[in-house]
Amino acid sequence: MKALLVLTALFVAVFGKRTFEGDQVLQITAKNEAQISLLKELSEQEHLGLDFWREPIHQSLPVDVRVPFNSLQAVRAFLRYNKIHYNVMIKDVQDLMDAEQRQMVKYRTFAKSTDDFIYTTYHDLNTINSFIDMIVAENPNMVSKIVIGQSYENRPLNVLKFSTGASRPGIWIDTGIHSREWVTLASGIWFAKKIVTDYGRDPILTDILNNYDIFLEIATNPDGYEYTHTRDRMWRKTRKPNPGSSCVGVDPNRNWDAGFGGAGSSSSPCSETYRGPSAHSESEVKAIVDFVKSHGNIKAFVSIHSYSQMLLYPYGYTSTPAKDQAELHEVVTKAVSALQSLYNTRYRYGSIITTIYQASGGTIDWTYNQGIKHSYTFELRDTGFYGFLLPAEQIVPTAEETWLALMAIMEHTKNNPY
Ligand code: 0X9
Ligand code: ZN
Repeated sequence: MKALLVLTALFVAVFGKRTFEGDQVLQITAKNEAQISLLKELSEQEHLGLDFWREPIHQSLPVDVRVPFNSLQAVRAFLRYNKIHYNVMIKDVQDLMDAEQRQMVKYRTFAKSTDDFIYTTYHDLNTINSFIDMIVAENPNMVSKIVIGQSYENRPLNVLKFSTGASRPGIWIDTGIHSREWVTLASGIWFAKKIVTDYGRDPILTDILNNYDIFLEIATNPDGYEYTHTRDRMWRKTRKPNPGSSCVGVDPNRNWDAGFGGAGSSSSPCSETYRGPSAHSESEVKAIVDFVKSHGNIKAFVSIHSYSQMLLYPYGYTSTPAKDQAELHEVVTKAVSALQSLYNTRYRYGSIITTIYQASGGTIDWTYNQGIKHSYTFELRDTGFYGFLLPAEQIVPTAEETWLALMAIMEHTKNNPY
């Protein structure tokens, strides 16, 4: 695996963008625990270079894995030999990426205002930053940009602040902490426009914004996001080098000081779930930690990922139920039903550890332990047709339905802040 990663890095350095020609994503359905164990063994075969988009956990959830072209024969043989059922979810990963690029080129414009900004395509980091500056300039009385820190590569960590009055409690929303989860950033852009459009028109949002400030960090991992556009569409982690390793980056959703170092995170710098050398070692994480602490009055914290259609609350690192579990469960139940009401998109919901898997060092476990009762995390569309490569036609529907869930969370928070 190391050798493969070094080769991949070398390839990217020499040829520019990493390609995925002939790679397939297989959707595997294990029918018993023995097959899950076999799939876990498969995932440890580092020389195969497998990229698990969804890990083997239990039988009820399919396993999605990107298999490099050169490993396809071996993986198919393994599955057939062990009588493990699978479908081809994506026949050629590069084909989907090419289609995504063509769509972006077709809709690339230089919007002069947020009214002619194209919400139906994916945008690079520069365009997102220019969107941020436009929405601030257009709404000087409501929207401002705050820079909460710098990324490893010295990019500003921009947060949009929506505020209609001084010294209000805060609601936090972040997107894009995992850089390949593009639909989350695209949704974040849409949320920003929705907020300025609906304030003064939608009575519930108006009431929320008359009592709370909303903080929105769209590009929470800007180095990673830029890298997904220029070098490797599948990049997930930060871009900080790891001393003594040729592998780059830390999983920013394993780097928080909440069960840090526990099960459901890796100590290996080459792993996609590498937790980093210490809690808050990543400046992208530390900036949010410092912001939350210095603000001191954040009442709701929502961290948005993709994919698999889930709305979750703490904990991820422990199976001890959160003390507010009953209320959090009530909130996600309401939020998911609001979400589903628009396009009948179905979500699973519950605590992280019971609904997905054990994951330690995660964002919302830390915020919850800081006393932010309303800590939630989304996994947006889809459930495994396109995965991280969700077609741009689904951006706006995804954002619209997610917004209904966010409104339910914000409204509940307003009515039950303590
Ligand atoms: O593994 C993760 O970090 C999350 N899944 S993802 O595919 N977005 O990487 C799940 C961990 C717990 N859930 C969230 N914090 N969303
Ligand atoms: Zn994620």
